[in-house]
Amino acid sequence: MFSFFRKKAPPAPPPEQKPATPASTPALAPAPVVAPAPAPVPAPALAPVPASVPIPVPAPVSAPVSAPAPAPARTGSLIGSQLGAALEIPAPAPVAPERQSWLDRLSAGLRKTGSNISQVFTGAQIDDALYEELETALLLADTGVAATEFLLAEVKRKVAATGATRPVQAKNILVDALTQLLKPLQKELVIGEHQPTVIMVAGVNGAGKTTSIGKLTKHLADAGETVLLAAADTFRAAAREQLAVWADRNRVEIVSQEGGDPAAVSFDAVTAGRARKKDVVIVDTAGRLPTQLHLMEELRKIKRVVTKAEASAPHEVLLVIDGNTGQNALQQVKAFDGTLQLTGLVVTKLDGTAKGGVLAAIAQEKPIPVYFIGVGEKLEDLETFDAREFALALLS
Ligand SMILES: Nc1nc2c(ncn2[C@@H]2O[C@H](COP(=O)(O)OP(=O)(O)OP(=O)(O)O)[C@@H](O)[C@H]2O)c(=O)[nH]1
Ligand SMILES: [Mg+2]
Repeated sequence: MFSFFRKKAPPAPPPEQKPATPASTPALAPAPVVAPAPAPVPAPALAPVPASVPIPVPAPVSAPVSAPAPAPARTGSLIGSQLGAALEIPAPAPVAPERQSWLDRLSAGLRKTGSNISQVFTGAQIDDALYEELETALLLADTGVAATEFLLAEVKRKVAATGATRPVQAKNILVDALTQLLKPLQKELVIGEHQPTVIMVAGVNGAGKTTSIGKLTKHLADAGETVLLAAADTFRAAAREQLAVWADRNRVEIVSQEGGDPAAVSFDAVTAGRARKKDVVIVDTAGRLPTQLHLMEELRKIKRVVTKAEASAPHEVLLVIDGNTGQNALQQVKAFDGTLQLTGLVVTKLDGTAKGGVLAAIAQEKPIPVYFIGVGEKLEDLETFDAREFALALLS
């Protein structure tokens, strides 16, 4: 079962109180503390988000299970057997219609490269030429040297072990190998263990941070979670307004300050989030390159100051990566992780000309969970990451 995120109860409270689902803050620190920074702009008391309701479950997609309801056919996808020794093409795994539509978009987005990879398997036999083509196709899809070598070795090994002779069998084996490689990246975002759950979002310029925050906020708000946004991108004049539009659309509150210091805004937001008992505080930061050391230092400061406002925060530090960035994405992951100790990734723009293989490179060299992938500019175009779906989309 897939849900957009998982709501978890806070750690066991003292015996006398049994908390119900909407996590009541267990005697945490006294509410609004004296804030050193300028007072938060409380945002024109926008109607509080609807009361807590069960989290909606967008769509069940699961790996190999006995298929219940019939699902729309997946375009040209091949599903390997569980063991990687699939010899024929089994029925596609059941996919709920809502999820199918974005899967199609993801497949379409990745097809530009995916088709290159799948073309490798259109010949009559598995031979050295096929392996050479596969190596080239994987490298061209931004898979990187290490992951390419790993996948190639896996395919060769399993082809030999199963006695596979037809290219379509090798393709199924590759789907399985890629799924296994990507599996460690598949993880749900958990909220509710802390109140508020503080999520800090970073990334290079234009990666899709603010848009992804808007989309994530929608999912949270739809599920009845109360969200407070922090406009800690004080660098661009328009950045505050952009986040405010998303706040407005989702009817959640925002803390921002004209010309404020990003760390101070973040501090105020987390302090306000605690005082107002919000479920989630999301901090939007300005885009920056890892080579801009003073700006990376600024990020470190934001994180430090957030911790001052709430000792256990930030609970999530997400890096947003533009899926079109190619191998450079891996460098970004390494650099931002070095500065911030990332807890998760969001990979955007996979509906475009993204090659997708970079996720395999990340899985191989710096496996940090991919909480969400962006497949378009609209509110609903953010989805959870599923290793097998992604492998199938890449090879469809
Ligand atoms: N096609 C597509 N476009 C996206 C996606 N996510 C974001 N965008 C677009 O990418 C552009 C930049 O998005 P922003 O959210 O402003 O990026 P940002 O990282 O906040 O940018 P800065 O704050 O300037 O660093 C916008 O035009 C978005 O609509 C996606 O998944 N698919
Ligand atoms: Mg932004």
